[in-house]
Amino acid sequence: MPDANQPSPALFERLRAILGPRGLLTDPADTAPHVQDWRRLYRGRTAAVLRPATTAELAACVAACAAAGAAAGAAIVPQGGNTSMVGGAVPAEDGSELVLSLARLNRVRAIDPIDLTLTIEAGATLKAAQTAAQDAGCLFPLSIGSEGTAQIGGILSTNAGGNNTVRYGNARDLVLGLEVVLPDGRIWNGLRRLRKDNTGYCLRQLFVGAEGTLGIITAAVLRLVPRPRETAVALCAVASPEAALALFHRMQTHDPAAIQAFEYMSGLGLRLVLKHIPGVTLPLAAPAEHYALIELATPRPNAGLRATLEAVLEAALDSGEVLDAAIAESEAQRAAIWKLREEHTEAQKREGASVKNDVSVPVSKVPELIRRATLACAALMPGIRAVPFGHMGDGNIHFNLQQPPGMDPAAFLARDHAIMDTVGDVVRDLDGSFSAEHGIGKLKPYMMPDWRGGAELDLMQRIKQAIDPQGLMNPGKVLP
Ligand code: 2HG
Ligand code: ZN
Repeated sequence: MPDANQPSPALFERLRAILGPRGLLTDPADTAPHVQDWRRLYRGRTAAVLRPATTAELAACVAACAAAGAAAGAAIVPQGGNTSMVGGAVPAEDGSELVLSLARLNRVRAIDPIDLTLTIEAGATLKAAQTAAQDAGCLFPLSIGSEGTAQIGGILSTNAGGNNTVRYGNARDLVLGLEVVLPDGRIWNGLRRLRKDNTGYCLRQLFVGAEGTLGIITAAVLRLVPRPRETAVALCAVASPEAALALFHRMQTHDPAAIQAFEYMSGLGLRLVLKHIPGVTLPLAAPAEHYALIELATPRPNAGLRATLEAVLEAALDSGEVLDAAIAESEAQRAAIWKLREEHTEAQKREGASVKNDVSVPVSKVPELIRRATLACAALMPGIRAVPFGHMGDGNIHFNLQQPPGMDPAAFLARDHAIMDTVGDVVRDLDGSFSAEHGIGKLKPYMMPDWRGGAELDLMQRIKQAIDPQGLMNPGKVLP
């Protein structure tokens, strides 16, 4: 008798007929990369990975699964680049869910430099979207460390933020239209390229950040901006987190429109990068305990950004905020400075077990967050190493904790809830959020009642029930 949790032979036959041999993976060797997350927090099982090549094929698969029903092993886990930090794209351990990979839906459908729009399918990588924009003389300004692998569908489904939120907002602010396959298999074509469209509820924003629990984003109209004509980048050793904030404020007062990124890094974070990542060097005379990375950019010709940056840094050096600074003299130097920042995640992985806290507070509270959370974690676990870094300009700090040297990694990870709650208490006190840009996934639904309980969670649950009454879409993610 077939396992009640597994898709029936009839459903399999139907899916095979829709997708053809290239579109359905069932060999465990082929499905293995799709059942584990990048951080190795979760390992699931699946009977099959569906790989539709068109929206119509994808919709037909969803319709077939909807007809079978979630209880019949037909629930669907949409998967893009599988770079989630919170296990948002892994299937359940009991093998009862199908993985639906967007990888073959990766075409650029249209680009318009006058409208400043890019219509692109969900399985295209973020890098491919950036390149298409660049080839048309524009910029798609969302930038994250995993952009070579992360896909547009995942970027939108998690409302990714990244390095340039301070200037352009999150993914949510960069989407004008969506095409979505709904849980009953219908296709909603909302690929409008309009800057103004007040026609009832803004449905696209429901699907952005829903982590695939309400439907599957298959294509999007993205908002582009004019390409920058000048950029200037500096790495600064700063006296303290407070000094980094003062430098941000100084820059904002001087030329707010020029700031493209303002990142904070701790001394330990940079030491780990220098220790674990080959070929990186510190372009400063001496290491420090705190750093800021500033990137300025403008589409205006002859804006003199380099002079702007020099003037601000000179004043900050005089005031003691900045201890030393290196301004990139070439594209290679700019990339080398950014590498020191972007390799933080990989360096922390190589150093041993770590617990991530992707938190946000009002920008003005970032120094207080760093100080208080560092003390609170040290009190919880002697020897624990705080590695705060990230997007200071928008208030999103990755307050990551590295295991005490010599501690058993499994024993450290077993304390993850206690560590996250310790940081969470400080964040709550500062009116912040327990998930700034990585989402909820499988890791954080347990926090939802505490942080978003009452009317807020009730509304979310009712929306889920209204749109996906069978619970077919990405079960166990986001909502407890
Ligand atoms: C980043 O800003 C990413 O680099 C990853 O959001 C952060 O590794 C992390 O915790
Ligand atoms: Zn980040």
